Amino acid sequence: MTLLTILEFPDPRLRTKAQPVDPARIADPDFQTRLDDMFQTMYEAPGIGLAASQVDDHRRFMVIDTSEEKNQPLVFINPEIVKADGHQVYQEGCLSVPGIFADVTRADTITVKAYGRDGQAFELDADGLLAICIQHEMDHLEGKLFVDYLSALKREMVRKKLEKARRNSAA
Ligand code: GNR
Ligand code: NI
Repeated sequence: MTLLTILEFPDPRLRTKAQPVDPARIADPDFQTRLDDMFQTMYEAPGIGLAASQVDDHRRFMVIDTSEEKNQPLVFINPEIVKADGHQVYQEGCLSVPGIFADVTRADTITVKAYGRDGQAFELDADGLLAICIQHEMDHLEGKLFVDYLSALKREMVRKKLEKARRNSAA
């Protein structure tokens, strides 16, 4: 297995809109290995989700595990939200925007349709942190980051803070 490099804001590659996966290719060994590498990278980070966009793979899939025990790996390929209700606010973070946290408003309960790693289509009802994480990862597939919900001024402050942090850690 391979630890993948996570792209960081403001890397322009994070702005790429991801393209659908051919469902007939889900069973390919290369794709299955990529899923394993994504989980390893997510658990090691550690994070509760990882979108392919974050590892410079611009296909529409993501891995998630919001469980405490880290024993509920979920794979979403070509995800679509088919129902969304209500609103919830949560202080989000992102592996591509390290050390930055901000409140984001998202749908409270969602129904998501996707293909699993077995190539079978499924539908899942989600609420709470799982619903937040699914929406956060699906934003990545559109080239969108949680800091895009902040004002341009705050986003610029985030960019400068990350630039400074990287400068200090490089020294
Ligand atoms: O690990 C993560 N934690 C998190 C916390 C609140 C809201 C969203 C997330 S997702 C994030 C991992 C990540 O960046 N996925 O894209
Ligand atoms: Ni993220």
